[in-house]
Amino acid sequence: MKKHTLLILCLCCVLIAKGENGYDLWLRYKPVGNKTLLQSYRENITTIITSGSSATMDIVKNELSTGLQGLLQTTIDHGAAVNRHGAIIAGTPRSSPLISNAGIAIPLQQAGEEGFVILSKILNGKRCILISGNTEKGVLYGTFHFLRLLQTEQSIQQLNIISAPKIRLRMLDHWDNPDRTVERGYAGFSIWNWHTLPGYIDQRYIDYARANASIGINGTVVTNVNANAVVLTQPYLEKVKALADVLRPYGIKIYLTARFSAPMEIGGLKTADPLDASVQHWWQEKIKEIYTYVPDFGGFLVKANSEGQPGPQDYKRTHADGANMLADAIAPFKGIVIWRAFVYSNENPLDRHKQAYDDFVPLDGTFRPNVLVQVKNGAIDFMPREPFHPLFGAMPKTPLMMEFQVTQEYLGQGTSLVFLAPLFKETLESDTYSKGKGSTVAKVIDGSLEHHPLTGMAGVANIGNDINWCGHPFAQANWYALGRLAWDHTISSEQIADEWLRMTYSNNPRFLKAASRLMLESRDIIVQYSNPIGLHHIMGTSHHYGPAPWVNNQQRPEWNPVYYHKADSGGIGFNRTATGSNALAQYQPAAREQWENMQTCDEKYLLWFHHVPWNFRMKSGKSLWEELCYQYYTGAERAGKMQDTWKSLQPFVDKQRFEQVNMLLKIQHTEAIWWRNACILYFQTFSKMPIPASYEQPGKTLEYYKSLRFPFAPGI
Ligand code: BDP
Repeated sequence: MKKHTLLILCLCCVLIAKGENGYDLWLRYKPVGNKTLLQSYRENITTIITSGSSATMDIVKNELSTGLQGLLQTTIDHGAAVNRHGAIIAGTPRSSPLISNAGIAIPLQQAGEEGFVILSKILNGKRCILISGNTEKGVLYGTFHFLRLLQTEQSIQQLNIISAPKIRLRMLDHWDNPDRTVERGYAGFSIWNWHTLPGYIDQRYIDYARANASIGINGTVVTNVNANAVVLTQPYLEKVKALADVLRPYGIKIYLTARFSAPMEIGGLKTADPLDASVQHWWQEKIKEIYTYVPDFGGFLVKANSEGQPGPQDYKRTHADGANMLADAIAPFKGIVIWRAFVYSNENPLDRHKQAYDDFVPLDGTFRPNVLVQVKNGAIDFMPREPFHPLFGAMPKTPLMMEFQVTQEYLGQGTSLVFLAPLFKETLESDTYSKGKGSTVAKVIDGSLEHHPLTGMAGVANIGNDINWCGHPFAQANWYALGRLAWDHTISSEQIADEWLRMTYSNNPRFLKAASRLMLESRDIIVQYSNPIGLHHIMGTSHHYGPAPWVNNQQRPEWNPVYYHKADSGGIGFNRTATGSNALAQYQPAAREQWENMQTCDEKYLLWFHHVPWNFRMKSGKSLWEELCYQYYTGAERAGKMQDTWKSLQPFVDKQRFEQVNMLLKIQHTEAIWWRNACILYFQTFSKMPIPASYEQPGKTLEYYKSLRFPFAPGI
């Protein structure tokens, strides 16, 4: 046996036995297992040739070195000239004569500012691989893509790849507070240690930047949307600068949340009225100051007049007045304002579903060109399944940015294996019909439908200081999915799961087959056992952990689950048709059609749009009540089976991560049964119908489930 083969074998055995803690995410660079491929990789990769001496090109060089040595378990030379087969040449045409002379100007034109090309070429009579972009950032993205090909065991013969992002701003929104708590965070405390910044640069910041660059994320909002103005004060701006300096070489810009009342809270003004000259002046000066610390500062994300946050409406001004005031002040520095459309208030008690549309559609065309309106995927709030937000397609003159939630606030939080790519894709592929058939949400947000140059997709981050970043080992896949889809929303969930599994666990086909099914079914399973048939917002108050459909004592009507399910002796569900709140009218007729009629409505959304009698005949032939029981029981049963699937994968997974997922799946199964029993017992008090005898009857009473309390549930 050759020496390096033995080394690889020993390494693998040690890993399987001892385990991995997950810190390396999908960038593990473990030895390539497929021997034939390994051989071909070694023949085609012998030397690294990089050019240019910037921080970004240093990263490219190091990443190629570390990656290739880990994957190929062999020494890779660094060189300057092509004198043997297997040179990997990375650079821009400007910095690398090898690249500028290689005749790749045409593919580079298609790569744009951030894209890359990876090409197999014969130079000097030798086989080479070129990784290039018009900018060093493009080269960096190309480098990670190239390493991904090896990590996922793809052929690298005849490479001819041109890739450019479909969306310009690909961002993470951290809901992190200055005291390091994370709103809706389930992976420990914030990774930003504001107290020790700017003096102490945690290695985490660097590894965070690297992980994001590897999936094309180019912006991060480091502070919570429920903002604290302290981050805009001078000592904090020094800290922000330190972070920005770390992120910059990785192509990532920093953004901050702007508390609308900051001019009063830290500026000593009497008002924050956006039309007041002193307020405008305050923001202009503040922004000027920010840019002295961070010359490429990205801009602001603003939550205004929502859930008690201050905003322009406090002064009888509109959202556009507020956004434009900030946009004007930041425009000279090329910054942008991301204004959130997640708004609801007491004054519109009929249906929270309608409020964002009612507030924002009349403002279409009035926002400055450097404003993006950030819209959640659905009109309520990151539910396990929501129809697409009616604002998509309804504001043609305004660039709308997608806001997904990567952290699993309503999808099992830190204890559940739920792969979110299918949820993201479901929204992106929904047809708004705003300009006829095929006007998908994806085309709205990538700017192609209305020719908007400014485009964006953000995900509320699921990152914390847990050793594996995301808490649940599989939650890393959701961070990965966000990045990959923001780069190219046409990639399938199957591909994303496959890539992530190969890089994070194993390229073994037996492992991949079962593990990807586990991931791909997981979102459907949680919908089934928690929010089936279009039920929504029936979770516990405040922490949002677990079921509590009975809650009806919250101060604001739309904080109560009973507001959303409206169960009574006649039936269950929210009538959003013309005889009810008529939220359906906010959709184009062709979109509306699929939901409008109770008889034909897609059953996934039946109770979202209709109040349906308990004995209504479902497509399955069952009554609604029987179907509800069927969904809850099937979902919980499938959650149980996830454990069996995972157990069958033990031979392919290291001990530590195997056990972690194993324990978590057990918790998830218990939670699924809890959801099932609590919801069915509660809804039964209205339906007055029996749980079919073929099902195991709940062992606990409704009173028991109602009595459960979780005062220290995470993420509040
Ligand atoms: C809800 C969260 C809340 C956020 C809010 C938002 O429960 O913590 O502040 O959304 O997006 O999902 O502003």
